[in-house]
Amino acid sequence: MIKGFVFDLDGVLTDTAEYHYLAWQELGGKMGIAFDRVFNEQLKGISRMDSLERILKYGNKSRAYTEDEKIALANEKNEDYKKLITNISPADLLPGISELLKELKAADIQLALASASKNGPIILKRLGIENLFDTIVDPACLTHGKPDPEIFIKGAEQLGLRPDECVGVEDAEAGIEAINAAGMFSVGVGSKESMKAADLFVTDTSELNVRDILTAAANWSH
Ligand code: G16
Ligand code: MG
Repeated sequence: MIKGFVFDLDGVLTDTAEYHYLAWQELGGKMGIAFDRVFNEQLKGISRMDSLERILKYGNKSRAYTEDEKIALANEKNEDYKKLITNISPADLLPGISELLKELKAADIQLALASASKNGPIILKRLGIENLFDTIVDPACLTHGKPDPEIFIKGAEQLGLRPDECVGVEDAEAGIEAINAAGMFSVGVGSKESMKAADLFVTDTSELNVRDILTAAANWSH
């Protein structure tokens, strides 16, 4: 029986990807590395330091900076990003998310956040939904990023549930892989092609429906 939902943040609850993109692009400009939104897709759900590594590799500059310089660059990006997210408000919740979360709480289902973002808590607060969440996984305490299942296993654990009692919701391929590997029922938001590994998928958050998800999860053989 499903007793908990473990949510990704960026791309599921709100669209912070655009702000991450703008902040990385700004930094890329300073490092002489230009990239577009297509490349940016590869940064979704990937931690800050791993994102920087991917950008440096893309610009053939993997060895151009020391570890300390890389940390300084990542901090610089984050300061820029924090400025961009100052004005996030409940109006930035993706379509249908507010209703979905309230419906889940009304059905006595516990909620956890499994975001790679260290800015997750402040973003939930600005979205006005922090009180609906029972727990937030601290990405700083993780050894492996998505697609490793660690963050979703921790989310279930923090809710006091087994992974098979939880549904995981993601928009990134690496995220769906992580949910599946955790032994949870996976719900994907995105195109049929990118979400082909998900147990259930919708193309838009407005199509997420508690009854449909719980019915599909109840019939799930894992
Ligand atoms: C999000 C974004 C990633 C970002 C990561 C870390 O992941 O999709 O692009 O690099 O968080 O964010 P921060 O630099 O704020 O710690 P998720 O897991 O919410 O999709
Ligand atoms: Mg995401």
